[in-house]
Amino acid sequence: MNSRVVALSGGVGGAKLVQGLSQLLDGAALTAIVNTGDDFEHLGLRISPDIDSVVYALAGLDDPERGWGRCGESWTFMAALKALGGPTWFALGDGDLALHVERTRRMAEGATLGEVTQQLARALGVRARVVPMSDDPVRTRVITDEGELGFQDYFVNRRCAPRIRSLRFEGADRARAHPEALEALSAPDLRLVIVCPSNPFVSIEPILAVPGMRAALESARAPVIAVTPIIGGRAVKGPAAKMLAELGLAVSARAVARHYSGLIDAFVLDRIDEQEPAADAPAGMRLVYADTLMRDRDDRRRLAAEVLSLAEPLATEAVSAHTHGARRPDPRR
Ligand code: FO1
Repeated sequence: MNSRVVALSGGVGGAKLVQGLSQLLDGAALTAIVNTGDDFEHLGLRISPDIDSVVYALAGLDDPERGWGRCGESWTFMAALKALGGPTWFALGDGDLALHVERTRRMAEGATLGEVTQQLARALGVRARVVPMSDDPVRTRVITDEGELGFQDYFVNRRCAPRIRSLRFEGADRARAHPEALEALSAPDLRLVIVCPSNPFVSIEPILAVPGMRAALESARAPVIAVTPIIGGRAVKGPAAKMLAELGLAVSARAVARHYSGLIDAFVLDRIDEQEPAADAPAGMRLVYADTLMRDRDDRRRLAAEVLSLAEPLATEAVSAHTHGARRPDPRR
């Protein structure tokens, strides 16, 4: 059986599912391609929030309540910075700070983001591959009713309060997809591609905006499955629901499914949304129901197992119908 699994992930929800997958898969079998549109420079440091959320989750160091940073964190640095009148809107725990300092130092010496991510993940005992979508800078910019804002300014400093009009991914058109990401997506032994329960607009869309990434997904020799970030009309965490509404879309899991139309073979919704009629499933897409809320590590593993169990039936269906649904022609023909 094909063995490699690729997950496209943002922070929080995506990191939890990636960690669930890592409980079931051999390290070398799992590649997480992670959004870097949230990255920014702060206090002279290179911050890569989604990469760090994935690495911390895989290392068992994540704070599941907060969803970012490390568990058991101390905040001496922030208290000292505050006393000096420095900027405190973006909170860096002491342990987390060490990682940003080390990333910044190694990158100043010439290492790429991908190389540093690999080194830091290994140092923390992570066996899965964690790959930035690109080594080149891509910055998510939020166009709001109060003007254009950098992502962290919008997300953390302004607490997502301004109304979103649109988004743009600065640098994406010039960015080169990370070679390891493309290699993983074109692997002959690819079993499954999972679009994690991350924000479709600011976590997954930046990954797809990098030239070659969408095409790599479309030609992957394996089913592509997305897991809903919306349960019962609400985002588990973060501004996905507010964004759906402000972008003029319905606040529902099905609206996210429609957003991924043409890209995925199946969409996993929460059982709570099962009562809605299946008739409005986008063409060529299977809707599957599962318990998608990940409260603890057991939930993560259970959801990961359910998603993995879909790989074979979907691949068999695709072969017998000579297509991965109506999504794209089967590259094996
Ligand atoms: N999110 C917050 O809401 N407030 C913070 O102060 C904050 C600090 C922070 C520090 C390091 C890091 O890796 C992430 C941090 N985040 C914080 C989360 C982050 O900004 C967002 O959750 C992600 O960019 C969205 O995926």
